Amino acid sequence: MRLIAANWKMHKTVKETEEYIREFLKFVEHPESREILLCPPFTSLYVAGKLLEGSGVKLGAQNCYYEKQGAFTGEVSLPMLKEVGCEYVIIGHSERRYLFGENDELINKKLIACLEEGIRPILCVGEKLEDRETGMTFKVVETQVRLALSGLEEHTDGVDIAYEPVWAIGTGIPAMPEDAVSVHGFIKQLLNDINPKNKGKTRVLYGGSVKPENAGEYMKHSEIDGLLVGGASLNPETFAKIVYSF
Ligand code: G2H
Repeated sequence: MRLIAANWKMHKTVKETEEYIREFLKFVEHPESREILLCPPFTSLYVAGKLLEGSGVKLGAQNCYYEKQGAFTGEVSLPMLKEVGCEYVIIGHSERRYLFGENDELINKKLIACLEEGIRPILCVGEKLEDRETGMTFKVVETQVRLALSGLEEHTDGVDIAYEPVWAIGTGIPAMPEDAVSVHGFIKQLLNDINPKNKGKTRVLYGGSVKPENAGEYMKHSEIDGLLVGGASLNPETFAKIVYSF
């Protein structure tokens, strides 16, 4: 089933989360026809989990740490996320990689922990503008995917991937659907090489300046299994338009 995910990033207080979800649920129909996922900030997860109960809309976090507990000031563990109802966690978003210094080794540890804990990770990969301009897109994406899945080759079916070209994130300049399709096709082929038993169980989402006006263009393509939406997910009606764009 296709997955449409909202990544709120560092937006919305608890009160704003309550208002958003009450409004958003008015637009939700046939939640069994597509997977709908909200990823609010940590502070809003508990209240979001309560409000989403029974709605068919799923809950995810934007990050986690790989240890279950301990002296890791400022971190949040997977058992904590599971208890408040998270079924997904976004791992290795480019903002985590480039603003907070997350490297492939840390991302790999987080993915391993997610699979052990039974929370489905959405692994984010994508090239920077200079990589695209120097013809390195496929090489960069391949390296990110291979290192993130290192040791998990038999378990790739427990992971979803979001292809988010860094130059398209929050810039208002989305990737052309054809360019996204070619990278999605490449990632799917790569997954097949890594684990021939995967057989399409890993969804590959597109992310980067998705809005209601372009969402349907991406979703026309069978290579694109869903969307990871940032800025345009912050308004419930706008996000609902994206959810029902196909
Ligand atoms: C990419 C995306 C959501 P936006 O970061 O992950 O954000 O839609 O604002 O480009």
